[in-house]
Amino acid sequence: MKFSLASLLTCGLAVEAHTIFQKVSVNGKDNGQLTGIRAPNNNNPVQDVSSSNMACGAPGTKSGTVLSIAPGDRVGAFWGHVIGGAQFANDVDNPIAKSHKGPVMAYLAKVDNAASTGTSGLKWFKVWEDGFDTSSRKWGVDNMMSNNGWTYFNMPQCIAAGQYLLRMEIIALHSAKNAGQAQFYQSCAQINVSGSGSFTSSSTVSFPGAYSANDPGIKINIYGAKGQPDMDGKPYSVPGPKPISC
Ligand SMILES: [Cu+2]
Repeated sequence: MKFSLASLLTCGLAVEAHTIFQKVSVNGKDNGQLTGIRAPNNNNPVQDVSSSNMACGAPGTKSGTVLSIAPGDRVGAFWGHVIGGAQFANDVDNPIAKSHKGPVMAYLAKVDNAASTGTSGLKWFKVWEDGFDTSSRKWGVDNMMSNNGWTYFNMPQCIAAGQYLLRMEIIALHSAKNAGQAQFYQSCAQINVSGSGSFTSSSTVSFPGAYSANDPGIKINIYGAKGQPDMDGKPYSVPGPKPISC
């Protein structure tokens, strides 16, 4: 939910410092706000893993644009506290509240027409993930924050040409020790992959369906003995399938 600073101060409401994936860059070229993106209209997370909104977030913005990406291109996904980035000057919760530790992931689903396709019944495979590094004790979200809201991955070389939805996801785990309290943030980008790749995934997952509320990477206490969100340096198992390799 979006709150103004004034309402936060006067009502003393809990800070809802969420995030939205809202634009894509390709090889450093920023395609612009909400271009080719289906993003929710507000920054509220999905918390019910059985919700249809697990695919691309709550229905919100629409775009007629399909973004062109070639195999091997460096794809950037930009996250902000609200659409546009900061909610107000010196917004310390942009791109996301510092408490919101967790993994960042990218999935693809092949579609006939990325601009017009529905989001139910799609067959997703994971192309990238940034989970938790046990030596630096940094989360994917930490890397996104140090890149000023950007996460980057390379489109795998083997991806077959054609249209896809690109599903970018952050899971915020600050309250995830109780089932149903992990926060899922996702939007989808509409993309067309060029080239001559031939990869088709033999194992795909559905959203909803890929995750369960009790998955070890979803119902989890990330805090170590000193109260830091660092897993005490133990490994974190990222939900969903392993990223494809090609
Ligand atoms: Cu939040």
